[in-house]
Amino acid sequence: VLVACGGSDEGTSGSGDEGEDSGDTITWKMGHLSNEEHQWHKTAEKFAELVDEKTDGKLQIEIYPNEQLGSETEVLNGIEAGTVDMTISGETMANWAPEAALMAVPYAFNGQEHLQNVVEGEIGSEIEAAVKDGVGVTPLYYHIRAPRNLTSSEPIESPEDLEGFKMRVPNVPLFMDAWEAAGARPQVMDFSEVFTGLQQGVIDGQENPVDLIQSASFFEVQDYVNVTEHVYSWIYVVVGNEQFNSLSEDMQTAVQEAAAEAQAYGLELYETETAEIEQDLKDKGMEFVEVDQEAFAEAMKPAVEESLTEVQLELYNKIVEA
Ligand code: 2Q2
Repeated sequence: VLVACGGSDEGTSGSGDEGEDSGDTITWKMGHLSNEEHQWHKTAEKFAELVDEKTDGKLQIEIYPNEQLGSETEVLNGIEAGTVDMTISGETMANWAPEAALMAVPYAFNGQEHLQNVVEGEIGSEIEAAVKDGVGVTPLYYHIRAPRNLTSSEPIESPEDLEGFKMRVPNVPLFMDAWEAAGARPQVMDFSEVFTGLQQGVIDGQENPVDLIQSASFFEVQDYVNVTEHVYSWIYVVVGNEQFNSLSEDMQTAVQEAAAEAQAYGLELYETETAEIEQDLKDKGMEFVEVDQEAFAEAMKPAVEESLTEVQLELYNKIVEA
């Protein structure tokens, strides 16, 4: 099965309506921020293959990695406009659906099992419904994520070391509040701008799971992974509501079956790759620094509770008790 993926000059030009429909074949364009080797991209290719098989070629998915179709925020706007059809997104969707912030509250989850119970449970369903209503996208499958860690060029072992530390955070208001409270000077920047920002010294650091640290080659411009593990989160692979709802019943079922199989495939990659990625970062010269996680959690807690709205706090308390 030939799956067209990558190359912004390849693929079809924007049709401007939900998915490109040339008679019998519908084409969905998917933009995301990792590179082609990353588990998100490999899982998306698997998903595209399965969708092609299960719809007898009637639905094709073109995958554009490395923010080729725009930043996460731009692509979410593009889905709304009908120029893009799918993306991979999570807490950034809080800009449209506040409940999405609960996907990545600092120090709310105590590990993968807790996270999985929340995602698969009624809290996860509540967040999915809010995303559907507030963002206009339908979650098809999700990826569990490795914890987010802070990278830097000097070791950072406690919040005291954050004095004057200029760092990038994604477009997630809660992250701005949390890192400001911890003593850093956070600023929002698109993921694809981070490497240059670090290289030019515009920022001193950023925070991400090891797989995206590897995907964006941050090991070339950062020396330390400070093991803050400040966020355990998951992330959805989403399609525009219109694009999904315009499919026939059979095609919707085929897409949902493909999504379930792709999700299992992605979990397998996550579970087998994460340790290898960590070792790869060490082999490339990054030093993993043990930090005082309690101190970071204490420093961020007031900001987290301060910045959450009533609705978000209700969900937050359910998560912490889950
Ligand atoms: O640092 C990044 O840009 C990514 O890890 C994003 O934080 C992540 O994709 C979230 O913004 C998901 O909405």
